[in-house]
Amino acid sequence: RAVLIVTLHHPKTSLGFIDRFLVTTDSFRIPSTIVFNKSDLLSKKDLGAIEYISSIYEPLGVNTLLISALKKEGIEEFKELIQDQITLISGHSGTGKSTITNLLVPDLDQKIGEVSESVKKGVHTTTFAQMFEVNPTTKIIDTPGIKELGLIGIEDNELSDYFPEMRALLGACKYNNCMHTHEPNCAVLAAIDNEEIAESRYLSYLSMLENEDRRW
Ligand SMILES: Nc1nc2c(ncn2[C@@H]2O[C@H](COP(=O)(O)OP(=O)(O)OP(=O)(O)O)[C@@H](O)[C@H]2O)c(=O)[nH]1
Ligand SMILES: [Zn+2]
Repeated sequence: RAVLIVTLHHPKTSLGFIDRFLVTTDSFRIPSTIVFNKSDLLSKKDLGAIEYISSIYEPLGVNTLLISALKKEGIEEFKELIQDQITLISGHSGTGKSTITNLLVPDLDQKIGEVSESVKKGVHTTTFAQMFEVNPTTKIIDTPGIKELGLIGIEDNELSDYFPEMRALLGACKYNNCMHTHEPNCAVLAAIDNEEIAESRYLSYLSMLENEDRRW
C-alpha cells in the first residue's frame, strides 16, 4: 500500500499533487490511502474542505483518514491500515512523515525537522528512503519529502487509464483514440458535465497532458 500524507496548511498539498501521486500508484496497481495529518490545526472550514476532498477520492477506491501525529489521534486506525503489509509513506516535506514513523516504531528517534516559517514547505530532514519494522509482519518505508513528482513513462494516450473514473468509461467515447479534450461525443466530457467526474480531477488530467515532463 502507498500512503500519501497530506496537510492543508504548513505545508499546503494541492489536489494536483494528490492526483499525480495517485496516477503513479495506480500505474503500479498499488492501493492508496490519503492520510490528512495535523488535524489539530484545522478550522471548521478546513474540516469541510477535507470532507469534500474525501468525497472526491473515496468513490475512486482511495480511502482517507484524518489524524494528528502531534496529538496522537487516529494513530490506531493508521496502525490497522498498515498491519501485515509493507507500506510506502510519502508526502511533501514537513507533512509529518518522520513524526508518524516515530509513533509507529517506538524505539526509534528519527530526526524531526521544523517546518521553516518562511518557506512553509519544510526542510528536508529525510534524505533517502528507509525501511522500518513496526512489528515482524508490518514494515513501513519512509520516503524523503517530494517536491516534484514526475510521472515517468506514461504516454499521453494511456494517461486516462490511470484515472479510475475515466478508465470506467473506456470504449464509451465515439473515437477509440479519444483524448477527452475536445472530441465530439466524448463520454468523459459528458461525465464532467453531469458532475460524475470531479472538475479538479479533470483539470489535473489536462495539466498532466500539457506538461511534457509531467511535473507540477
Ligand atoms: N501541529 C502539528 N504538527 C505536526 C504534526 N505532525 C508533525 N508535525 C510537525 O511538522 C513538522 C514536520 O514534521 P516531520 O515529521 O519532520 O515531517 P516530514 O514529512 O518527515 O519531513 P521531511 O523529513 O522533511 O520529509 C515538525 O515540526 C512536526 O513536529 C501534527 O499532527 N500536528
Ligand atoms: Zn473521450
